[in-house]
Amino acid sequence: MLRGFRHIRGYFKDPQQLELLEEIRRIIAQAPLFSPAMPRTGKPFSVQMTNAGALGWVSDISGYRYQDRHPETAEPWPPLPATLRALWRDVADWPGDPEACLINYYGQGTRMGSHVDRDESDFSAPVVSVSLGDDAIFHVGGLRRSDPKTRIVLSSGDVAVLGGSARKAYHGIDRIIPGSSDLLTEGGRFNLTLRRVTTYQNPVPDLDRTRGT
Ligand SMILES: O=C(O)CCC(=O)C(=O)O
Ligand SMILES: [Mn+2]
Repeated sequence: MLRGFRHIRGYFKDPQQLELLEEIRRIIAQAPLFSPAMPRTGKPFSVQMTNAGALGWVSDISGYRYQDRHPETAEPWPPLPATLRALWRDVADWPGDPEACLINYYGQGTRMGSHVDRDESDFSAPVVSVSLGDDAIFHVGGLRRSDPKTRIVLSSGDVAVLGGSARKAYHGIDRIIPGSSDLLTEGGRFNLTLRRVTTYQNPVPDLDRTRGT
């Protein structure tokens, strides 16, 4: 497996998972889950999505992109929850803040095909993911789609970090395991991914202030 992939089991304990789930429900009440479609073909994804943060990832017949508004309500995305900002500061090892949190909902029989997250302009920042609800069989491979893959079970409360060389690794969800968690009353799984989208400039010291008087 490529360097820079980390799997932190049980990062969020049960009470924190419930709090995070409440946050997700509040976000969805403001920014409803929508069904993205594949570029060109318009074929719907099996997962449903929404976002929080300044930017959100969307996909439709015209392509993949980040935008600052929900594609159906045209409202700005709800703010990124403080718990997730704190998680980023704890595990990202990167100076800037995340700008987007993509929320995927996996119901029964859904999956996510192998892909690389490549719609961001700054690949030095990792993608940090949180799993809530049913277990998922996650795969992570190499820089080419045909490279060998490692399969890992992501359980509720787990955090995964795709950083370093693994930032551009192919990854996806083969399937979820129904009934493996009782966190979500409706069953299924939420996955949250924190992303830096735009490039980050290190703050330039204010020379006038540091020069002294
Ligand atoms: O659901 C997951 O664990 C992975 C999600 C993912 O790769 C993505 O949203 O880009
Ligand atoms: Mn991804």
